[in-house]
Amino acid sequence: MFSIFRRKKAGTGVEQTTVREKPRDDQDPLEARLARTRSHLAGLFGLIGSSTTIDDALLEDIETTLLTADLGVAATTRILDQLSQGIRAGLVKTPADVLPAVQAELYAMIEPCEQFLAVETTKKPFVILMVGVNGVGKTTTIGKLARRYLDDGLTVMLAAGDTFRAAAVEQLRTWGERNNVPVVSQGQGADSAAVIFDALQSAKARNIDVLIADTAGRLHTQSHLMAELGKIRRVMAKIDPEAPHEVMLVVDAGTGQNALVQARQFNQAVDLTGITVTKLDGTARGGIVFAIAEELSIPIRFIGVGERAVDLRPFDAGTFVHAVLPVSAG
Ligand SMILES: Nc1nc2c(ncn2[C@@H]2O[C@H](COP(=O)(O)OP(=O)(O)O)[C@@H](O)[C@H]2O)c(=O)[nH]1
Ligand SMILES: [Mg+2]
Repeated sequence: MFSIFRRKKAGTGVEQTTVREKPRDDQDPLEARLARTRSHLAGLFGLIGSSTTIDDALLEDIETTLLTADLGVAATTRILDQLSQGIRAGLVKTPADVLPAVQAELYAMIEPCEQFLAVETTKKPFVILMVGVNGVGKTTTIGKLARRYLDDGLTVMLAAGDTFRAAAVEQLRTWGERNNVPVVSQGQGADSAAVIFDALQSAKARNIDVLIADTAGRLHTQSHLMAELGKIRRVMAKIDPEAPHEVMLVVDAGTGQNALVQARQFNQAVDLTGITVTKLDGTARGGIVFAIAEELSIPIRFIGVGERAVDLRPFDAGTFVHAVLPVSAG
């Protein structure tokens, strides 16, 4: 599913590996996976189709549609401001000019967040720490990520850092057994930081390429659990000062504006380096992706569009915008 490009990192002479996606036979087009998500923004087509001029009523309806699609206030305001500017400048003259303008602005909003997670094989292991609230898809995403890296020929190890629920440790263990991936665990109630410390030590000893660490779901209000993430970071640094190389927040697009609140709060607490937005295949309103990009500018690494291993896609701004608002130029 991926091809690996090895290239020298600029100026350093160090070989760096980046991973890019190639289309796979068993992948549906993104448009198909996002069909239900798209229906929210598709309301714009009806509005434009039934308007003969651009007036305040149309602009208000556009605003409502964007807010309803979960874009949030900041992203919606940006689009409306941009439209007004376009109208004043004479670039947006008729209703037909509106959608391409909206689409262009949506793209401009998320394009800076299209920064694919490059696993650097010089860092052994490259450590990914997964964080987020309960049920957003952390463990599932770990399975999907591990599958990708295995397919790329990388060696993978998992750390069962969600020690809160026995089922969570079991979920990861079962997955590891099925896929022949070592899973470091200590059972329910163990100290999460200790499990991850052991895993990092073991991954180093075994020359593993990628270590992915699960953590228990937590809310920003649970200060002891947020502090635990700090402890995890500190113990990792004892073995490798650069670890974790990626702190990835997972949010469930189906939770709407809550996902934005979670991103904001986790970012304040642990300095996120990337976000994965899951469950965009469901009834989620894809606007949350734009809301997160506009407010936080954190790289959006992947989107989850289903429960199968192939349903984790690298975030591609152009493809995403076309999937949720299919306007063709000209
Ligand atoms: N439809 C859909 N379901 C997902 C996706 N990602 C995760 N899930 C489901 O969400 C539920 C919770 O996932 P889990 O990984 O256990 O969440 P965790 O508590 O954050 O570890 C499971 O039933 C997953 O199958 C996705 O992208 N699409
Ligand atoms: Mg889990």
